[in-house]
Amino acid sequence: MSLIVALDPPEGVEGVRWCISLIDRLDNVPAGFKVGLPLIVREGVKGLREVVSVMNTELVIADLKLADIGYVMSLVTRAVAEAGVNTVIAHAFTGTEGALEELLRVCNELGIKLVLVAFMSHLGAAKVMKKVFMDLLDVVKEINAWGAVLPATIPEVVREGRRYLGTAFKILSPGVGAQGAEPGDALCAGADYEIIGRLITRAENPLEATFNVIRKQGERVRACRGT
Ligand code: NUP
Repeated sequence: MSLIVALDPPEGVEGVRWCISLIDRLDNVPAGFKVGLPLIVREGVKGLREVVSVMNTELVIADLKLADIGYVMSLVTRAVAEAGVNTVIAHAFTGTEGALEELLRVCNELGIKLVLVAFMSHLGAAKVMKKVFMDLLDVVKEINAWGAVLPATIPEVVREGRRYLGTAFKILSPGVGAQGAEPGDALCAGADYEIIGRLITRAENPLEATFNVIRKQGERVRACRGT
């Protein structure tokens, strides 16, 4: 299973209820759920805990995109760990000493997987991130993160990332659906998971949309691998 569903409650809904209703409807079919600031800022760690308590997936990801000194990233990570998440996303660009090294120590202590953003999925990301991409992949390697976020919207970047990182790191790729990539694009380029939000969460029938995505991922992967 290569699908992670991003739960970003839209404006005007009650965030906890919205997330729980989707988790119920999706019946733990995806490999994981990802929640981030749209839920946590509105509902706090208490709301996060409520949402996490109904998940029964392998991956329970807090997408905090941490980018601070190690001390502060560690404080935030300890707070969300207490709500039951098992994976945290931080930015790679803060570097190792005084930042990610310390965060990794805390993640290891708490049994949390650390995923680092090495390239983002939106259009404007390339301008800056292209210049430092290899350096950010070096940070992923140096820290020995569990995985890296690379964009489904730019499959060459995923391919290059996979080549450089080898198979010891997971690649998680957002950008499918609302941001333009097709299900399976990133998997074909070497990603382990596609992170998908609105294509599923805003569908009239989210479970049906999930099965459609899984079917398309399978078709695309079989076609690109020639199996
Ligand atoms: O580069 C990134 N792009 C991105 O969209 C890194 C991310 N973590 N994301 C997240 O993936 C974003 O925060 C959102 O939760 C999800 C994509 O959602 P959607 O565009 O599929 O609705």
